[in-house]
Amino acid sequence: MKTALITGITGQDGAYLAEFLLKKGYFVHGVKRRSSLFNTDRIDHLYHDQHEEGLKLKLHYGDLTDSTNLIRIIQETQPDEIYNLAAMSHVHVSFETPEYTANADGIGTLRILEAVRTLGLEKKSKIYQASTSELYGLVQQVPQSESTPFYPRSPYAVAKMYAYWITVNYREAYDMFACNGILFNHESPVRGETFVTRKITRAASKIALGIQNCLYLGNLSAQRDWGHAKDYVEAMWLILQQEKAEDFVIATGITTTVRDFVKMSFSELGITVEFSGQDELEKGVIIDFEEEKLNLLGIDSKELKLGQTVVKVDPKYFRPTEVDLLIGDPTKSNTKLNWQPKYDLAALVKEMVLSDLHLIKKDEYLKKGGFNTLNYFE
Ligand code: NDP
Ligand code: GDR
Repeated sequence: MKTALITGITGQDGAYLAEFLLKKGYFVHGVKRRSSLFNTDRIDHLYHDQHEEGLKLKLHYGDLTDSTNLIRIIQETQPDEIYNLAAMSHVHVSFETPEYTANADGIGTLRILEAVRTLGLEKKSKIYQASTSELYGLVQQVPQSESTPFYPRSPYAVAKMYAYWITVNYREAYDMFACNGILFNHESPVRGETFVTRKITRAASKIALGIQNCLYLGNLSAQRDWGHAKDYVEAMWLILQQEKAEDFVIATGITTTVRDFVKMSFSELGITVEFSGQDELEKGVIIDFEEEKLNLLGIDSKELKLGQTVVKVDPKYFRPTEVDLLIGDPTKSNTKLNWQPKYDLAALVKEMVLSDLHLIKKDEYLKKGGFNTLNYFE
């Protein structure tokens, strides 16, 4: 039985990857951070009771900023494959916490590589590093491929650039099987709520149900190559199954604006939104809705008004330096890994919107039934 160690197992990708590897018969170890509230929501379905017989998932407390802890976990678990997914992954937040981001996302990767080397596991443990399309930053050429130069535009991307190169360096210097997956944006129903896609699908559902009036966003013209996390974790695994350690771009090759993602999300609910105005004064307004579709989804159209402004721009969401356009060139992964995404953007949006609609309706149902969150502080 192969053994994998996943850092960042409690995150979006960690959860999908853990499920994927367990299905492949791996024993999966995960690193989770200690937090004052439970942070294992995304993997609870894989991990009911640690005393369960035959359980092939084990969690270890740890942090990418603590090298002794990482050495101990790697020594204990002796992994065949290490997936380094842990990171402070929010680009905008990295402008607020640049030093911590450099420590966790940049030096954290070095700590993993050094732990493997110190323990003499260079020939046993293959390493996957979660690199990112944010490395391309300021647009120099599109589509972006493995040979496109980097120009990072945030403390997050600069930290990830260090992680990228230290991974390449350890591969070349110590002949380690260490690879970068340069993944373009990938989303899912369990995407963190402050990333733009999930923020939009949650807000569209709340607006349709009459719980929220308006969604405030930043740069509506940013263009992203969005895929589904479920497809992308398969690519991570494929990268480590190759004969030779190499770096790969993982992307769909199609780009879409934030504005169009908003329109697609509302449209999934039967609501047509049109944008007008420029820059900070741009807004999205309901110009039509389909009673029948809304009814089928259990939404009361009385909550909606034609001409209602449902999207406004709030400059607080603008970034000091922005990445305007990302389109990946997945030719290498399509041919060498034989990897193809199963989801297109329409299927991704549909899954996310329907999931959020369901979650929000469930919350409302509980509230109406009197099951509000208990207020311990009254
Ligand atoms: P998430 O933000 O959902 O998950 C990040 C994970 O890292 C969480 O488990 C988090 O723990 C953990 N973590 C954060 N800081 C530390 C730390 N100091 N020590 C240990 N664990 C830590 O990110 P995703 O799942 O979306 O992304 C996974 C990786 O892939 C990240 O490295 C990200 O930068 C990168 N990436 C993501 C892309 C995407 O579109 N999703 C695209 C390209 C790269 P906790 O749950 O406690 O917060
Ligand atoms: P990104 O994802 O920065 O690409 O990083 P995010 O969803 O945060 O932003 C995408 C684009 O949308 C614009 N935007 C907004 N973004 C957020 N979060 N909130 C808003 O209100 C908003 N309005 C507009 C942003 O300016 C940006 O252009 C993600 C993360 O998962 C990284 O960890 C990963 O490396 C990259 O994707 C690839």
